[in-house]
Amino acid sequence: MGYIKEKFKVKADELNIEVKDLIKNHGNKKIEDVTLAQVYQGMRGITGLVTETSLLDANEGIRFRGYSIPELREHLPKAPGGAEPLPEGLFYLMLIGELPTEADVQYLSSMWGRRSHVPNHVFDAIEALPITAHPMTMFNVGIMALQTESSFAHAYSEGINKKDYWSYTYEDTMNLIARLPRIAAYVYRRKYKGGQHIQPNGMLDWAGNFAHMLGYSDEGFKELMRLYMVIHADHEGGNVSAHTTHLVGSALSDAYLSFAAGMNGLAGPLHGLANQEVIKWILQMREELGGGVPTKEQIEAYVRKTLSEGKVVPGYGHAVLRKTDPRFTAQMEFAKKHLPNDELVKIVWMVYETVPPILQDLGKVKNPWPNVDAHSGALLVHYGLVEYEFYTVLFGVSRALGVLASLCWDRALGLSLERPKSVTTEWMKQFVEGK
Ligand code: CMX
Repeated sequence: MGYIKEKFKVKADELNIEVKDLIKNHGNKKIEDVTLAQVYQGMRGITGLVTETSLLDANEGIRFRGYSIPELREHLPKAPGGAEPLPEGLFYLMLIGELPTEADVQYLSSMWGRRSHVPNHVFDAIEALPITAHPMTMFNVGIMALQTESSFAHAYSEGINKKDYWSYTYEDTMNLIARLPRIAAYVYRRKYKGGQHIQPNGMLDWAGNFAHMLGYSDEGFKELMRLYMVIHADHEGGNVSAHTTHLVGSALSDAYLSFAAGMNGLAGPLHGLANQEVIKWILQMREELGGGVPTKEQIEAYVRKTLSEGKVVPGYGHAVLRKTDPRFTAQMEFAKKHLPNDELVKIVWMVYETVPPILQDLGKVKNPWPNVDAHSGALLVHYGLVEYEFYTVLFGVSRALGVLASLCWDRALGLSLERPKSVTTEWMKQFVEGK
């Protein structure tokens, strides 16, 4: 057993004792009341899940095991000559709960490199789809085809002790994370680069190698990928992709099945697909206005037109956050450092000045501020990754780090099958009438 796996087991055994103790001694303690509106309106604000990897504060944004995004950028190990945190380090932090050393990060980089081989039938399954299929569909078909490799599924079919579920889930997690960049890059090169694929470079870190396989050798793009893979990795447990992965995993579906389910949720426009919608929206605005940088008045008119057509302004608003997303700010800082004069980035910043007061004036939008998706597209376009339908796949590769680290914890803590109670509106009517 590798030392990270051993360390995880020690941490899991410790937390298991604490959780059992909490349930035994405080199991009847009431956390909060649930209102009828919450039940109808997406269960907003109901504490109903435990996720160890990260915690979201409505005003401050996400913290991964207690560390904010600026703190991660400061404390996590970097690539040689680089300034952005390596995603391997964030994965270690989320899984183990401690900051990694340089050696821990190198260990993960080389372990994922060794495990990155993708069997041919996965590529064949992707090839069976028409070239017009959305990249998220191709990506998910690839993940589903890879499910043949699940250690958990094989072991379960032969019969395993439930005490060992975590061990097979850990193996699946490591293998799946190792292979995702190859599958994602395959989708990109197939759809947009005439099927000219690029072999992995075993000397590079996980995100650097992903950038390389996509076809980008620019150091700036590699740095962007490292930052991108860190900031999109996790956003506590209730968001659609994390919650779905956890929910499906609670049926003891293996990591491949669970993660694929989560990715289908990420592919929705109110969640991860918003990153493609943002850039599409900005490019359409620019085209309608005849190119160049629009004025604030023109942006304002375009925002009002979007709203009057009954559409949302993509990249703005959030179910939990109530301030500018620190993931947006991290990307803004990256842009200020690396591409301060980029035209599209300037438009993103002008949209940031224009949209919040308009959404605020509507009176119903709970958070008028930008989320992670409002900025990412402009950065990618700058480096030449203009094929915006692919953006959610990048989000998905990153999201694997958080939701699969969480899945390891789910199995290590022996969390239960998720099965909340549902009622009918007839039941609600009788309930309010006191029947
Ligand atoms: N533009 C226009 N209207 C918006 C809005 C936006 N950006 N954000 C919220 N609203 C509207 C809602 O549609 C809702 O209107 P109705 O009452 O008419 O249905 C009202 O304001 C209240 O919604 P809310 O409580 O503020 O927001 P929710 O928690 O219901 O939804 C979210 C959150 C993210 C789905 C929503 O803000 C939205 O649709 N944003 C645009 C899409 C987006 O950027 N999604 C990415 C989120 C981050 C991610 O997961 O990647």
